[in-house]
Amino acid sequence: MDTSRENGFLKVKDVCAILNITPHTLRYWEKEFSEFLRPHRSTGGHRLYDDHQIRRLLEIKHLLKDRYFSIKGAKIYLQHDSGRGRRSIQSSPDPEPNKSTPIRREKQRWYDLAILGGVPAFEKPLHVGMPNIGDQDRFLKQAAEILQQRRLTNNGPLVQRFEEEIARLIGVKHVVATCNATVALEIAIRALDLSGEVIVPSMTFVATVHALWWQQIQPVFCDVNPHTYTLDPSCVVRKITSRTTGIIGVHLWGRPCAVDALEEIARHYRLKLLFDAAHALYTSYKGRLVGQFGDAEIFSFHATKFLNTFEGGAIATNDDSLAAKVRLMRNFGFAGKDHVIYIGTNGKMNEMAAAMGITSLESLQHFVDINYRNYTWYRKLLDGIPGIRLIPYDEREINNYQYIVVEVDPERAGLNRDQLVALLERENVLARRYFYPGVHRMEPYRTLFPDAGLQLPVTEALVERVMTLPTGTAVHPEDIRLIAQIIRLAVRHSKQLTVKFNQLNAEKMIA
Ligand code: T4K
Repeated sequence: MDTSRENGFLKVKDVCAILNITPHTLRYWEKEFSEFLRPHRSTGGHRLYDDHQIRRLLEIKHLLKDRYFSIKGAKIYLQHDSGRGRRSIQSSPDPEPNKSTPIRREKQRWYDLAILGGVPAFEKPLHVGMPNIGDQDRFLKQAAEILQQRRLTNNGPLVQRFEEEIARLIGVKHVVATCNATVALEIAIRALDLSGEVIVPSMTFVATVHALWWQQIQPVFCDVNPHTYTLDPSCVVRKITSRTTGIIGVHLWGRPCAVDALEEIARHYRLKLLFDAAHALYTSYKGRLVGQFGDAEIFSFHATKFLNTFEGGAIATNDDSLAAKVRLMRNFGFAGKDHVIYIGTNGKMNEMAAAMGITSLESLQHFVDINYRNYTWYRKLLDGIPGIRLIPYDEREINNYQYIVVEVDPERAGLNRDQLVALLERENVLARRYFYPGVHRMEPYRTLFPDAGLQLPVTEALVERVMTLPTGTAVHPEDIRLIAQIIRLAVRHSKQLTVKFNQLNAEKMIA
């Protein structure tokens, strides 16, 4: 195609020629997908497009051309649900040339659903938490160098570089990399001299709480705010006793805690404040990146996280003496050769993990872009399904968009969360109930604090209603379209499905 580029950009007429659409359609898509597509402007005010935007337009075209989707007004709707134009459908090919096209099967009628005996929509399981992987060649090159240098661990050069790069990224003085976030939490808790009681949400992964109890510190469960899903500061104040030494806030699903309020409480009551930021690398609170708050913040670089080092974690702090202490503790308390000055553990990150982290950091913006694209598709395609609400990100902040969390209102959806998870599992979509049933209902806490749930009404309601859907670089918009199609179909035919669910116990059906 003969196209003329202006400083690397394409003009409207060239874009329309490439996509074989009219300028009117282009403008319509830009309006409809404005959060996703923002053309540049020339000095004369003309719209200009770079390669990245062309790719996005191709994706939009690819999705909208599907016969079972059409645009009416500002809505995308499922044509087959209107009862017209039922035709057999074949999955359209993936635009990624090097990837073999996964087999996806359309679900046109409710009795096509796998739970009713239909063939699963996906041939292979689609997981929540499939790793984001950067440039494989660059990683393998670094891996070869590690082997050649024979420097595998113990604060090697790549670990130091990784720490510096993370510190620069989030704007914090010290980052101490560890073998995982659970050990990072344990080290930080000990280095901060926490003891007695520490206030913590139950709406979190069990590691946050285990890190306390592992050191005989009593977790005091506190409820979360129903809108932010993070520690409710007014509840925190009510939980403070003479034995309280600290607070651990969790930036759940990459949504930051009420940092200002918690810092104020910690200052007023002279408590230590730690944040479990396992989900929150590259997310901001009031424009400042997470990692800079409280006495310290803990990141996870586990395979399932936004940015991974296979397994890994880090402690971020602006406190020089705390940083020195956690460095000692990470390495058995060694201050020099044969010279131990403190109790410590083995919490070191190895060089291979750091190489993975450095490679992943090079692709950070790509990971955000893909996650944002996926979030946008979920938002569009789940919109208007009764009882299904995608928990939104605050778009005024920086987000990593790593968690697609959906709240199911059983009254309006006609199906409850567990039924939907079971139904999706049969389609090979392995949605997760993060963080069911709440840590207070897991052992040993369930036995230790049998009445904890009475004071956690928001947590108890939330753990029954939320599910996490697959996203990340391994998930294609076509996957999302099909997942949304299944959910829409299930909700639309919830009455018929309820008959089936009455025969089965959904809880037992979840693998
Ligand atoms: N604080 C919070 C708030 C956390 O969420 C976590 C960890 C921590 C602290 C502690 O961080 P680390 O010590 O782990 O650094 C997973 C992760 O193991 C855990 O890191 C994570 N949170 C938690 C939310 O999820 P599981 O038991 O759900 O993992 P699993 O094995 O079921 O993996 C989830 C899915 O991911 C699988 O269905 C398949 C997929 N997957 C997983 C791995 C490991 C892959 O596709 N490839 C992989 O390599 O806990």
